[in-house]
Amino acid sequence: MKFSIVDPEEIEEGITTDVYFLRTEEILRKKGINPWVVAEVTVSDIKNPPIGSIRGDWGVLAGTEDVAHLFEKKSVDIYAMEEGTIFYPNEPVLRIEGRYLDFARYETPLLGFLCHQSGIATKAARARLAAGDVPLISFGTRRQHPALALIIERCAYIGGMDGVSNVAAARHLGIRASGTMPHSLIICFSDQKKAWKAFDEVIDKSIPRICLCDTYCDEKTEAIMACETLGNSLHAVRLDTPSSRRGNFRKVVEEVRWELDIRGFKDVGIFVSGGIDEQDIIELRDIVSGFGVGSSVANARAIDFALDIVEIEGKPCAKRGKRGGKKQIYRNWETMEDEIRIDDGKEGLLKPLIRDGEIVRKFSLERARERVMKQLRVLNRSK
Ligand code: PCP
Repeated sequence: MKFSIVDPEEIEEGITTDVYFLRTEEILRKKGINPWVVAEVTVSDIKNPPIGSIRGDWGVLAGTEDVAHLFEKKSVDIYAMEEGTIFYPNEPVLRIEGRYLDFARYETPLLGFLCHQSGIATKAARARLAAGDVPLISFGTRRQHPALALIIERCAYIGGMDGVSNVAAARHLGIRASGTMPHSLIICFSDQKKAWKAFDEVIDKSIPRICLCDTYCDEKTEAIMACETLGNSLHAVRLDTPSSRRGNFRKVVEEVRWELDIRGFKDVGIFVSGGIDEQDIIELRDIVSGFGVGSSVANARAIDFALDIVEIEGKPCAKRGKRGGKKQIYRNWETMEDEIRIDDGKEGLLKPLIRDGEIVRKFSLERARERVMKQLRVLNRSK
């Protein structure tokens, strides 16, 4: 199997499932049991600390488009929150209605789509809240299997990041790939100045000149060298200081800022990367012009969603730790506070996604991202 990637057909057939679901199917079929059920996807706990003084016990839903394609032409009805909706623990983000054997084996890929993608989108949204308006670029696809590049960058973008570095992913997303320069470029020239000059001569003029300034010398020494080398064409310096040298990174950035300013380079920005997470963003956002964030978003912890039957043949049921009955969520959009009630037919956050096997929703990357940004503004106001 090239690059260890399963075929999409195996996902669609429900083969990428846990074996106990196939055993369950075999038993229920042999015993002639196939009840009409309602099953809900919820997460019991979101262990995320506050971002500054903003609550952290929420997640951003992502992956519903993949879920829709997974269940297309299957005899189920699915209701789900819109992609990009902020959710809280214990509230259903998605609900399936149908005969259990029509979807049993798909629990694994269903949860896989939602857990992984919502984890990344949530972490990106946390970085967004921490950064305010300071630009955030996703640099992290190198930390995961390349088959996941588009998923990672799409969820990072939906979560509120401004750009992505992965070329293939950016192309699929219809946005321009963003990035600077690697240490390898400088090392190939064995000279920072020659490498920066070559970048300036060769690379399309529309690309901002952001010189990496931490390869051989102290950050401020190289930042001054970059200004003297590229002058007015220099847009910013990138500090990717390794942890072995980082110490108090804010003090390093402040020092670089001072030395640039006193030499008249007040317009040259300072872009930082390397192990950046929300806490670093909060500590640096007032003195930097942008962040490159890799591992902390690309390797984000998955949201531990579970799928649980909550109604069988019209009667509420639930395992311990879960609440029975078919629910709907009603949100006060001014305060982002939710009320969970037994579904009484009134419109709530759970809206039709699949109706008898047909996708009944249009998907938009930009609308999903704007939905996140709008909700983050409310969370920020409500702190
Ligand atoms: C890394 C590379 C990534 C940055 C750090 C973000 O630096 O620039 O884009 O990665 P992180 O948030 O996962 O730490 P290096 O590993 O030095 O790579 P390069 O020399 O290509 O910049």
